[in-house]
Amino acid sequence: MTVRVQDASRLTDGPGVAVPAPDLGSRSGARSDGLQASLLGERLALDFRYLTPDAYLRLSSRDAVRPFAAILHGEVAASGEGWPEVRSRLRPLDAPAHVEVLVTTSAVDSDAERGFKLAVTEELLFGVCRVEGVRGVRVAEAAESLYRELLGLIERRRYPCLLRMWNILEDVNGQQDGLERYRHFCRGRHEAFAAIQPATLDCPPAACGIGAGEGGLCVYFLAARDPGLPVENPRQISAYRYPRRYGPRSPSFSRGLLKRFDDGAHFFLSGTASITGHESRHHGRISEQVEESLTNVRALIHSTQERSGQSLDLASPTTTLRAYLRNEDHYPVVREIVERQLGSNANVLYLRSDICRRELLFEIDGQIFVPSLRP
Ligand code: 3EB
Repeated sequence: MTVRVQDASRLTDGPGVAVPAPDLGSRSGARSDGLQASLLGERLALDFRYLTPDAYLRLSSRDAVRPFAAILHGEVAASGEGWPEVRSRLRPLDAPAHVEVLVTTSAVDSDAERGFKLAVTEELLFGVCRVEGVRGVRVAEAAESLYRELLGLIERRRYPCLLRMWNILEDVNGQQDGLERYRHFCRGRHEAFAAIQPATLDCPPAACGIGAGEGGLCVYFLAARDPGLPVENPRQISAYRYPRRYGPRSPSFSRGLLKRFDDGAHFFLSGTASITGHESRHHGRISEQVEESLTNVRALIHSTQERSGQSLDLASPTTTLRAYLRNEDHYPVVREIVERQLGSNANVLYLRSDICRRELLFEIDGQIFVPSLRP
């Protein structure tokens, strides 16, 4: 059963009208226990799957639908198969471990260059870099040099268009030289874009910016040969236009980004929290923050649908979401609200993490896949 978000009048109504799940063919199938997803001959530029560690360790680069990168949450052994593996250092709240796998039917080359582990397909470049021990060094400088390397790399490899960034910073809310470390990070990231890809500052990638208790600064990304369509949320000021009181340089991300491939369109939903305009809402109130965040997500999806003509279904089996909770005690109440709104079959990972404004208790992000209609 899925809940479809189709019109703005329902943006604040809580649960929408439940309609039967659309027929998505085999793609909607085996999300939690295997990758035998595709119909014979179906091409897949990219898909996200959530797997158990056991199912993950059975994957092989010889599979027809093959991994090209994996994000490991919690206690999972590395597969050692050769594709980039990223340890998120974020703890799952409902199980000891989950693995998020990016899969494709394209040929994959794994590679490494200047501190980045890479996976290259015809359509996409995935890369990850981790700078350990950023407690001692200046966060702005670490972020700027990492982003300069990253931007140089995607340009040299001719995948110059960033679609989606994941930024995880140790002690994100800590102070350094009188400024929050997240704000130093935003400054360094901005300086790198300004130096190397200044045009991107007006149409930045989708992103999340979150915090972990350890792990230094970890950045991973998806880039493409041609740009996607960045979208903004009418209920929120664009983050790249936040006023100065949120830091000397604004955060370089779009609220979402839609990218079409031959087999369908991916909507990358950026980290979305309880912010309207530019201000945090519902300080200290978890339920209200979750509701406000989901209202933001619906508004963003609605405006994306208006702009693109794509119909996006937040509760589809081909949607994968991540819910970030600052306080693990909030897990039952957060899960209750999310399931009430999206149904209990929605693919949602619940992760303990810090969020880049101290007063925010919750953030959600993810990706929505819309398969092309097949003849
Ligand atoms: C916000 O809306 C919440 O710095 O890349 C969300 C998504 C947030 C991405 C980033 C920050 C970032 O401002 C924080």
